[in-house]
Amino acid sequence: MQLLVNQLLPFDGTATLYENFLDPQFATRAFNQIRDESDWEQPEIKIFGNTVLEPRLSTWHNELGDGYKYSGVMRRAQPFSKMLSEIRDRCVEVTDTRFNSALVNFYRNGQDGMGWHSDNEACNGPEPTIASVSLGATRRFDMRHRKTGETIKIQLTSGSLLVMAGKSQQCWVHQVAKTKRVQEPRINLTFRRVIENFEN
Ligand SMILES: O=C(O)CCC(=O)C(=O)O
Ligand SMILES: [Mn+2]
Repeated sequence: MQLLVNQLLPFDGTATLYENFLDPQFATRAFNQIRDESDWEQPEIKIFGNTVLEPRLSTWHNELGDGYKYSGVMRRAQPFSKMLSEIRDRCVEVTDTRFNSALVNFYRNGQDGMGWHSDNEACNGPEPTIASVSLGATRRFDMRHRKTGETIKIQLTSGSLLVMAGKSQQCWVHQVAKTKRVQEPRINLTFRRVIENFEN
């Protein structure tokens, strides 16, 4: 099957959407398996001095082990499951990037989300390639240019792959906004490459 590919950013980095990256049956199987086999966590975040729980569940996987800070906190690194490794390997093939870590997000329904941010962790280097695979419910994904405010809104469907690269993390921010319209759960896998021996 031919891949449907879309370039989303007009300038300052790339965001490439592969709409039918995984076939729908495989995506459903992957969703069920990852939902059931994961040891989900719900870390705390500080917002304006208040400590609250992140509005989603997640797991962090890093082949280099523990000891790397992610999103400002030290997170327990869990091993890659067979399913996670299989999808990671497919992303490596498409992007030619040797991903050694993954942040897996579980949005239980539309009331879970992720606010504006960029994946500009120092341990991923200045122009990281991030491969983001969506499973389950379709959610809207927005990207906004830091200077011009230009905003791109797309729907991330089950089985799609979004690859952000180049200056996309320096120059753009992105979010998965909360919505009352979605009741069903979604899992998102973001594969990243952590620089070995990076100290933070
Ligand atoms: O759920 C998504 O599509 C995006 C997740 C994300 O931006 C992240 O994990 O940094
Ligand atoms: Mn992100």
